[in-house]
This record gives sequence, C-alpha cells and structure tokens, in this order.
Amino acid sequence: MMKLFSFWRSIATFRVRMGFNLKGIVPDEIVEIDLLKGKQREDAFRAVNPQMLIPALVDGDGPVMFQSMAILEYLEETHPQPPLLPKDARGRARVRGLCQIAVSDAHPMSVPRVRNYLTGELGLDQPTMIKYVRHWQNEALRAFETHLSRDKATGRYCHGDAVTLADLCLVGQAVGSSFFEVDIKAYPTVSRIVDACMQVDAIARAHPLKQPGAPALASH
Ligand SMILES: N[C@@H](CCC(=O)N[C@@H](CS)C(=O)NCC(=O)O)C(=O)O
Repeated sequence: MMKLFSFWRSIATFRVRMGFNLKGIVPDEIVEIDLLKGKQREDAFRAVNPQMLIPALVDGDGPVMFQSMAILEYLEETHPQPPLLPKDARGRARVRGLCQIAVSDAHPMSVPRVRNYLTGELGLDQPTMIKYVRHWQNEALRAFETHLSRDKATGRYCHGDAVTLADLCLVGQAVGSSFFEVDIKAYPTVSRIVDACMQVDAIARAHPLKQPGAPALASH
C-alpha cells in the first residue's frame, strides 16, 4: 500500500511523480494537500510531515518518507529498472550535483512559505517578491546551461541518452520557472533537453497542469 501526499502545483511532488511513472509504479492512494488553502500547515498533515511540506510517501507500514530526493533514491533502490542514476560514481556525482542546483538552491526560493514570509513578515510588495524569485530561477537556469552546454557527458538528456534524476530536476525547474514567467528559451541547451524530456510520456503526463484539480494555466 503506497500513499503519496501530493498537490498538482507542487514541483517537488512533480519530481517524484515523474519517478513513479518512469518506473511504472502507481501509488495506491493520492492524498491531496491543497497548498493554496494552506492545508500543509493543518495538524492532520503536520503529524505526517513535521516540516509541513510535500511530497511525503508512506509505503506499507511506514515510517513516512519525506524530501523528494530521498523518496526518489528510495524508489531507485527498491525499483531499480529503469535506472535513473548512472553506473559510475563520477556520473552519479554529476547527476546528483545537477539535481541539487534545482532542489537545494533554486526551488526553496520560490515555495509558498518563503514567498509568504517575504510579503508578510518582511513587507515586500508582490512585484519585488516576484523579482526575487525570478532572480534565483535565472541563476539556476544559467548554471544548468553552463554545465550542460560545456560538458561532454551531456547527451540527448542531462547525462547521456537515458533519462536520469537530473532530468527530473531540470524539468521541475523549467516548469516551476514557467509559473513565474521565466522564459527558458534564453537557455538553449536547457530548452532542448526539456523538450526532449517532454516527449517521454511518463514525464509529460506527470506535468502539474495535467493533474486533477489543476487549472488550464498557472502563474504565481
Ligand atoms: N526540499 C523539499 C521541498 C519540499 C517543498 O518545499 N514542497 C513545497 C511544494 S513544491 C511545499 O510543500 N511547500 C509548502 C510551503 O511552502 O508552505 C523536497 O524536495 O521535497
């Protein structure tokens, strides 16, 4: 029995959803945590994940798993086919490094709790807050572009010609950026790889806007 705590707009959950689809795993239950209504901060979900963030995953008797990359690594270990990490240690380091550009450094700058703090506690107006988010999105996209365009290990996808965790994180970054009207066309290698990823059905159907409850278009 696999239970995934999820919301259509969540980029971190999108990463995990792509992983599920690529590995052909269908969670038995999807529990919607509506981030726009602040459901992540209610007691019921705080008991599941004290950090009040999605995704969270319960597989069987538990314990609950949290943090998208930890969940993806769990899926990789328990369902090794198709592999989402390269066989060699250097390759794995590169893929994990690319992942962290999005996961550790850029994505946290744009999540609801940070945006709410900037506009609420710190009193930033909406345009200034959006400027802040876009700045960090562009920083990440620029770093991805430089790595991906100069490194021989880049292929059809971020690392060679098979999808890896780096592609899941890059696609998440690109879709998250689109929610803030950051145009990835300015980053040609990023753009090419994201287009290639979107041709993979398991990735395309995991898109936030294809999930139940999603609007036709999303913005900040
Ligand atoms: N590093 C975490 C980030 C999780 C995260 O920030 N999730 C967002 C949705 S994408 C969330 O639940 N935000 C709620 C909030 O900011 O209040 C991961 O990769 O799982």
